[in-house]
Amino acid sequence: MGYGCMRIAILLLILPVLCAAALRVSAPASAYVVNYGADGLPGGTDANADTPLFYDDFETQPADKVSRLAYPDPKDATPTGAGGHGGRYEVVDTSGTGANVQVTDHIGGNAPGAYLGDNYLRITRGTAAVGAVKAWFAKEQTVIGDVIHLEEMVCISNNAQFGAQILGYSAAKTFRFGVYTVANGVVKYKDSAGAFQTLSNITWSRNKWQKWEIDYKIGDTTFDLTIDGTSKTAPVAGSGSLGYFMFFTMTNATPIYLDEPFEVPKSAGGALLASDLAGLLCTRGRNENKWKVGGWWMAADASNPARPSSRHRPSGESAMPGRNSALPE
Ligand SMILES: [Ca+2]
Ligand SMILES: [Ca+2]
Repeated sequence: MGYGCMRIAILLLILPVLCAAALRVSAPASAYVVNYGADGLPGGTDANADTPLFYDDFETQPADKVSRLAYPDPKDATPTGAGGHGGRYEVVDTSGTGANVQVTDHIGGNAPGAYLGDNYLRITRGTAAVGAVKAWFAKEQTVIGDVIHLEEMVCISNNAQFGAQILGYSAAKTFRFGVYTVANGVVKYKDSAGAFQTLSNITWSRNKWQKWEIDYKIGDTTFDLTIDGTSKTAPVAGSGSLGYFMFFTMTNATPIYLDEPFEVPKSAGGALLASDLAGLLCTRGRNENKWKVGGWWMAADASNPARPSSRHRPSGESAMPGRNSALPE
């Protein structure tokens, strides 16, 4: 088969995928954080349109605000994206240098490379310096029965107590619920008495991009955590409105990494453009775990092992991280 024929064959093969993608453009985008309405589904039967609340794939970060180096890189590369859909960032970095929360494109050591595009977020902490990111919604979500959905690619490079945390708060900074990784794949939540409880039959993996999802129906006394498709229901610490999510690590020098599961197209509209058709031939992503098709980044299957291999893992991690800084509120 000639090259031209090959292109046509590839085009015919992927055209249904692109049509589905085009349809998705006209549907409400299932963003990083989205209010799915009362039916708890993307689109679905509820009268209210789904409302995206926050999204940043870190690809609009100015090039001079990207850390190119391994941690610790002192460069101030805090995320500059607006958080999408009216949301905003609040970066908590007690070192004052911005060096514990960085948009990076670094690959190597425990840094896996972006899941989507080139850039991703690195959150770590130095001695006596907290790194945390809050993803504030434009407006507190208060409608009882609305389902707030978060989905995020997460890669955790440490095996320590409370190494990765995803926490939900009201706009008044009242803690609602949280999930916490501890050693060897164990996930915990915090109950209403402030005690950490283990979630059975759900695990996380080290040094691997995994899709974490949280679903919380405003007013409910439970929330759902899903990791790579496995779901568990857990009690909240307190029920009510949601104003932001916080991403946090309690571990020195062994970061957690965040990126988006998919790209939200820049422009809406169901029709494919001529420029899309010209770009139909797949182009390989720089990190070889994703493909660009007609302007869309298509991520590889989440079950693919993320680099680096175990031989790159840092040594000398203590079972308990430094506890010299309080959890930011
Ligand atoms: Ca819906
Ligand atoms: Ca990205």
